[in-house]
Parts: sequence; C-alpha cells; structure tokens
Amino acid sequence: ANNEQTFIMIKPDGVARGLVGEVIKRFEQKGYYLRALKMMNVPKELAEEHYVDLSSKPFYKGLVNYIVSGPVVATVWEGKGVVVTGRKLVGATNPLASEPGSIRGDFCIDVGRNVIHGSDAVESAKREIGLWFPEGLADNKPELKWVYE
Ligand code: DAT
Ligand code: MG
Repeated sequence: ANNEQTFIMIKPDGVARGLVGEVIKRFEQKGYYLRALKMMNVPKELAEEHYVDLSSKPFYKGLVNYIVSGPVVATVWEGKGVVVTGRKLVGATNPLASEPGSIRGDFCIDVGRNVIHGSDAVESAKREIGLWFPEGLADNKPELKWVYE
C-alpha cells in the first residue's frame, strides 16, 4: 500500500546536534511523504510507554532518561514499504554496526546516543503513531504521481 506509515523520532541528541534537517531531507529525497511533525519535550510516562517492551533491560532507565533529556522531533512518514525501508535509512541499532550511508552509520557512534528512532514493524508503527499523535494526523492529499507509477 502506498499509504503505509511509520513513526520516526529524532532523539534529543539529534535535535541538539542540528540533525533534524538532515533526517527530514533523507526521507523526503527518497520520496516518502511527511504526514506529521512536532517538536516536543517528552513526558516520562510517554518515554516509558514507548519503550515498554524493553522495560526489563538493564539499559531501560538510562534510555528513558535520555529520551526525556531534551526536546525531540516526532514525525510520521508515509509511502510504499516505509517501515522496512525507513529502518534501512535509519540503520542498525548499534551505530558501530550501522552501514555508512544510513543515518546512524553516518552521524553517531554510541548505541545510547543513536540520534533517531524508527518503528520496526507495521503493527508497532500503528501503536507508536497512536501514542505520539493522540490528536490524530491532519488531513492531506499529497500529489504522488511523480513518485508512484
Ligand atoms: P532500535 O532503536 O534500533 O529499534 P531497540 O528497539 O532494540 O533498537 O532498542 C531501542 C533503543 O534502546 C535503541 O535505539 C538504543 C537502546 N538500546 C538498545 N540496545 C541497547 C544496549 N545493548 N545498550 C544500550 N542501549 C541499548
Ligand atoms: Mg526498536
């Protein structure tokens, strides 16, 4: 489906380092459509819920503290295969293993400061979009005839 959606969040280090435009540029250049965007400070409960599947991990507390440490930019992107391809644009979790050419591969080193989040499946994307955009997304009508045949 051309209207698959994923949740992409530029984490506090990415915002502080001025990488917001770089991230948006890469998703736009690929042909994906920006459906929603907001800068926000993250309530601790939201960070905890976002990463609830990792709550038993030893790094969970540090992870939550990192996400609430400064403003993030939360975005929703739409297009064919955007979840899987978005993960490729983001790169592997540990930036030392992320391919150069991916966002993490190009811009970071430590797993605990890996600049960006991307949903890992269509179902988790739905959950995360609901969590981060409870107000819903604005209506729109993108012109996509130069992206899709
Ligand atoms: P991803 O963000 O690639 O989906 P994940 O969902 O497994 O990775 O973990 C979420 C975040 O938690 C990840 O971006 C960084 C942090 N994290 C994961 N594994 C970690 C580890 N072994 N040590 C420290 N932080 C880790
Ligand atoms: Mg994940």
